[in-house]
Amino acid sequence: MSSTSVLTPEEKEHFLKHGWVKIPKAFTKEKADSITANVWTRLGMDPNDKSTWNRLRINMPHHREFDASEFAPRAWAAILELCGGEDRVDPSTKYWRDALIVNLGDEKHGGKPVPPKELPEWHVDGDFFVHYLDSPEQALLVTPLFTDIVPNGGGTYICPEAIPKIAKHLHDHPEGVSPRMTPRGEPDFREEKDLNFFCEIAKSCDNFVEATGEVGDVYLMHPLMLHAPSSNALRRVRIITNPPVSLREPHRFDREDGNYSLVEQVTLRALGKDKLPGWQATGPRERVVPKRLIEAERMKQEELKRLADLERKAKEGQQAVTAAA
Ligand SMILES: O=C(O)CCC(=O)C(=O)O
Ligand SMILES: [Fe+2]
Repeated sequence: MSSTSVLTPEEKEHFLKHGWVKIPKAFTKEKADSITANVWTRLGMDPNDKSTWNRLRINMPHHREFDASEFAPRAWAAILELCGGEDRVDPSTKYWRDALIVNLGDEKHGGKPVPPKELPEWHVDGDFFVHYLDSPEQALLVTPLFTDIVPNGGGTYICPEAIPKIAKHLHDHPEGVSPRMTPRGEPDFREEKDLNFFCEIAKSCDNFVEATGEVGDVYLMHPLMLHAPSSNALRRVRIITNPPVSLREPHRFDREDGNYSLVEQVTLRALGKDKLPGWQATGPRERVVPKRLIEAERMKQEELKRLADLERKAKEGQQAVTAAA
């Protein structure tokens, strides 16, 4: 792997030790702008009038897909490397989407950052499948930055210290757990429960990292990275996405050739093991339909209407200019 490695030895070591690595300048500001150009129309808000910023955070639906290997080549190459090579990655996940996640903060929290332990939305990504230690559906948490993010400016909080705690829960429940970590067989398994499981883990931790950086930076994180939207005390516009990366096959923790991916190595380290002979998922791989999809469809229809209105107004303006000429 080393001859084609895009990650430096330091970056690899950082990922192994902390479960995350930041790829700086993985795409240009121009490329970022090409994705975010119509974001205010889509939101129906005015960038210069905070009174129109009526939601703290918006998980937007998507309209477009773009090829990450062209958009952010070094980040894409690093994703492949962390997952153990191109052969192991589901090729469809090469396409990122303009499903932007905007954090605008709100008046209540302006100027007063909420301490990480008290953030209410800690979670691990993957609300669309039953989770196992080796789940292939979400092999990395990826966060490309579409705006500059300064401290207290809306960066996602991450909690590397929680990876071993979540890995242990998954290891101890080979029957599978719901996206909110309820083991199969318990009453809440089929329900979209609260985030208490995750928030309690965050409360038991002391080390948190704010995902700050510059437009074009890409954070690559272990799939069991606990993370939470922050309060954005500065109320700077913060835009990211979270494109999932899937594998063709589940992770493996008993490779005869020892060719574990860096993600697998982090999982094994988190459990204090070199390998896990005999561990296997005992329940079925199952899809879960998250409630957020209904909301995303409603938002998409509203966005399309605002975009069409803008286009219509632009055409009318054009016609008026032509008629006056
Ligand atoms: O907005 C953020 O900082 C994080 C968003 C997130 O983690 C999610 O939508 O799953
Ligand atoms: Fe998330």
